[in-house]
This record gives sequence, structure tokens and C-alpha cells, in this order.
Amino acid sequence: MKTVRARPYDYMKTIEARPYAYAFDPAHTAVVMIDMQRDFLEPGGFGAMLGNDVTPLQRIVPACRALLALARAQGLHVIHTQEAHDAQLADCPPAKKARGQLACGIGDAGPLGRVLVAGEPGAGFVPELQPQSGDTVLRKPGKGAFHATALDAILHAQGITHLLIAGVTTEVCVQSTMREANDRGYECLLVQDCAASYFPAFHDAVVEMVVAQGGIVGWAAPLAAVQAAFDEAAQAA
Ligand code: C5J
Repeated sequence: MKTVRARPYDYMKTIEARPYAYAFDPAHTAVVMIDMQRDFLEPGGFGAMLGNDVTPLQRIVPACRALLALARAQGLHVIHTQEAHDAQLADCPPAKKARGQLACGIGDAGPLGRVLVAGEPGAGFVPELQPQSGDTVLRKPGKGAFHATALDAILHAQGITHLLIAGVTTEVCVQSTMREANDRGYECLLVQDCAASYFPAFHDAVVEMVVAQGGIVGWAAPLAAVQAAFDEAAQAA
């Protein structure tokens, strides 16, 4: 007998993931796109000024765009985080500003405006990944997205229990956020080809760290596996 479904999303979906299948209900799931900002992805930005090659980060933009399109098409919540400080740097600890001993560091005027300052060109999202109406944009002063932000309250208010996490950089803001979320009880999946590091070996290591020990931080899967979960759902509907 065919089951009559009131809404397709009353049912759990599964993503083929490591270390084992990730079950989620899209109505309680958000995509969290971490810090896809010009300051990290473009020459002249903060990442480049730290001496990094930005091209590994630029390479994931098409996949991130596809993930956002999928999320919006399927009605998932979309959250963009933005690492940026207020103009007075009141939310930037002196230790953070001093780190790296940069001639042009956080708050200083650089090729993309004042580095990592909200409202400056460099703090903005890359053109391909601009937030759309209905998305949530969350400014954060730290690496982890839960530190000194309302993220936990926002997720509770929206009934979100599951997070599909993407963005940059894998071993800094992505991993920090995933660990913070995991400790708060969220079920997190790293969309591994929608995340990148200036150091590809660090990216690979984080994927292994996440899934080791039975998924001690969560799950990892490629975008194709996330897409397949919805394709299967469409086929079964
Ligand atoms: C860094 C980030 N790497 N978004 N920020 O400073 O990972």
C-alpha cells in the first residue's frame, strides 16, 4: 500500500556519509556557509596578507553555489557567517589584532578597505555567494560561529537540530564552528568539497578528524551525496 504523505519533509532523509549514514529532517536542518568573504578569497584580502595562496578557496565557490541553490530549492534554512568587527574594533581582542604581526592587519586600510571590518568591501561575501532574501547573515567576531553571537538562540528559535556545514577555512572557522555545534548537541555534517583551506593537507586532516572515532565531531560527505539524498526523496515521492 502506498503511504500518503502530507508533506514530503515529514520524513527523515539520509545522506551516504562517513563514518555512517547521516539521517536528517530537512525541516530541522540548516546549511551554514562559513565566511565566504572577499577578505579570505581574494588577492589583497586578509588571507592573502597573511601570505596565503587564495586559489584553493576560490575553487570551491561553484560547489558552494550549488549547495546554496539546493538548500533554497528544498526549503532548508540558510545561514551565512561573516567574520568581521565593528568599526571601533570594540569586539576584536587586542591579541587577535596583534596575531601575525602584519603591517596591514585587522582594522587597517588595505586594498579591500579596512581589513575584516563590517561594511568594508573585503568583509563582504564573494559575488557568487551573496545572501538572498530569507537567508540569515550572522556577523561573528571570532573563529567559531557560536562565540559571542546569537547563533544558538537563532537555531533554537527555528527548531534547527541538524547542520550542513561548508565554507572556509576548514581547519579554522569551519572546524571551530563544527566543534562548538557538536558540543551543543547539533548533528553536524561537513560538506567536504564545499570547504577549503589554504593548506589542502589541513583540509584533508580535518575531514579525517571529524569522522574518526565513530564520528566524534560529526559526519562528512561530498555535495553529490547531499544532492542524492534529495534525488532519492524526489524519486520516492
Ligand atoms: C581565518 C576563517 N582563517 N574564516 N578565518 O582567520 O577561517
